[in-house]
Amino acid sequence: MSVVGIDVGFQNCYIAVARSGGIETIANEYSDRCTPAWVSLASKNRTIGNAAKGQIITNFKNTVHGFKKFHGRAFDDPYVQGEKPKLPYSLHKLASGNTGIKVRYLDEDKVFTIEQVTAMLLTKLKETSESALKKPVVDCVISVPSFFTDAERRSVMDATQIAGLNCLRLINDTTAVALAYGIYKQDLPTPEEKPRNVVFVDLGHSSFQVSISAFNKGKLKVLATAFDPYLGGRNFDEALVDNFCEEFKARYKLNVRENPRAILRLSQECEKLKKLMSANCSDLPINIECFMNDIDVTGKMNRVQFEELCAPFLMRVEAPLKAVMEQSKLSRDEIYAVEVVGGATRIPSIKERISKFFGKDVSTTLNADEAVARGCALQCAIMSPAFKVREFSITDVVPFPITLRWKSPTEDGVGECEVYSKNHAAPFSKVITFHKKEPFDLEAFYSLPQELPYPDIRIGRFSVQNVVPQPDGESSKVKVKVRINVHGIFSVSSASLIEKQKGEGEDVQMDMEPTLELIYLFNLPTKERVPGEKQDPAAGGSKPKVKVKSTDLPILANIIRQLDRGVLNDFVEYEDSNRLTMMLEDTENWLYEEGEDQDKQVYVDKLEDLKSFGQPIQDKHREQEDRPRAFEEMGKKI
Ligand code: ATP
Ligand code: K
Ligand code: MG
Repeated sequence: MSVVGIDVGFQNCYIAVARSGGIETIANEYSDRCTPAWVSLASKNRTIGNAAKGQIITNFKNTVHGFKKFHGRAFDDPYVQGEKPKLPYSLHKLASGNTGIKVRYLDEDKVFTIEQVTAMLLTKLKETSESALKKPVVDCVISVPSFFTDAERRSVMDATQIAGLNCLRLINDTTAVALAYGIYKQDLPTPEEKPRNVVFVDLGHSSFQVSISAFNKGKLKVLATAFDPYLGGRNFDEALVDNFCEEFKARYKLNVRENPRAILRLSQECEKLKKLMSANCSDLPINIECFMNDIDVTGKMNRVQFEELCAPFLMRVEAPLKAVMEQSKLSRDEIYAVEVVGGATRIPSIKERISKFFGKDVSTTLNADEAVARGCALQCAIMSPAFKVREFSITDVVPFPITLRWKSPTEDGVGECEVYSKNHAAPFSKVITFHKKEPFDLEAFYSLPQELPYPDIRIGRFSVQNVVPQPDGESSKVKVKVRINVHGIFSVSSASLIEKQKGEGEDVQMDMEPTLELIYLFNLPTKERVPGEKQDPAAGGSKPKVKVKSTDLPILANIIRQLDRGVLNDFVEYEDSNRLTMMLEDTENWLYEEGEDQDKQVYVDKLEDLKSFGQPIQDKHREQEDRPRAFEEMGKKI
């Protein structure tokens, strides 16, 4: 069993693994511990990571980056539409309405889903970990921003499956950092003592996340999270690009905006300039040779000018800090430390603002680039039975409140209730009891649209099927279990019909995890429509001796933004077909490259590999096609 943690950043990916000596971040074949989140598709092959980034100028239309936030997004989403004109590659609206990426690959026009593109990246990261560990890697823990919604998380999970990874947990970036911070601390307060409250700040390339965790020995509890999903290092690069576009237009009469290659080169230079300004206050140059029309361009900037230029972004640092403090209800002197990570926290004025807000110096005790990946690997080690690691329990939070609305075709019992409030502990299961005579629908959605990073508040519709009245015509008791799982994903996980049975017997206790019971009664006379366990009138207060039978009810789930699977294909088949497509593509690539001059046996082995995966799919299809015929024949015999 592999113990691997992966930080899939908008710009930079890091891998940490557990080895006998402890957790370490590993380097790729370029001896680089950072693998850029880039995928370049060409006519003969595809390259990923450092090599792909190298293709940006020569093959910009097919070199894909900055796709992390397209997970789970509709093509019509304002964010997607806003990004579209800025990207050197094309986006495409999929039949499902989701965002796809259109490229030319292997001399064909192709549209990839975001899941497929991320899977390509993950495949690379998987290979990098495999060559470091010298064994196959399947199990892993992957980080996502704390503000990722269900649709985004599900989409990332799909990508991990396509890549052949078994993601044991999607962990929030700042929670991974908190784990990396806390697990080695020897001096944490005992469980009886007041916890140590630490603020974690992560400013990456695309987003800004803040959380507060309370630590005691052996555990951490996230108290609150806050974020600006659209504030990151890239905003500062873009501000510099805008500035120099204007300047070069005035000074050199160049229309940089019309030349994607020039924009890409300018962006790279601006990012370098931005980093230099973090270490230097004086004027710094920007020089690009043969920029456009054979013209060499030069410019300069210093930190004061930079801060002026980026004032609108710098101003946005405070709001999430304020929000997280308000939610935690802690005062500033109850904060033990403020730990900052993420590349963009190296900008001096960002650090200053954070430190000014909390009235204390920020700590940089964690590795700003690698802390997330290390936290992921630690979580994976905790979850792995093969690895001995100090027990450390994590309680995370729900970032956006979730409401459940129910309705049935004819009964008038329509209602709704917030099942998870903001910052509710997660993972967490709840049981809700309904009184129903017929199947009914549960619609889950985010209750506070203004807090969501995108306008679609829907999570999914879950139809509880096979509900029937009691034999005496009364409503049946239906227990529905809802859950936020370890990945932070909501689902209606099970439903059961509780039937009272005549005769002697004890109350049958339902076999369930410790859960909070929410009891809702409706479709009853108004006076009885109050929360609380329904009393059997005949029982007269004493415990009734009623035997109870519990029958599992099927749930038909219709999850938002998961339509790419196709109506007829079930979940597994879609994953399989995606995986097979990737395997075939990989083999094709291989044929063009090392495969060109290999022994026959190598080809035979490759084919066996493909068959071992493809054959069961084919068999399943055949079985399905044969089934009607088998029925017919059975019919003839009868
Ligand atoms: P996200 O967390 O948003 O998914 P990410 O994890 O890929 O993105 P990081 O690797 O944490 O992002 O940070 C990358 C950002 O940090 C880039 O914008 C980069 O330019 C910026 N950065 C790195 N070093 C410095 C520096 N010395 N000064 C200023 N900015 C820096
Ligand atoms: K990163
Ligand atoms: Mg990051």
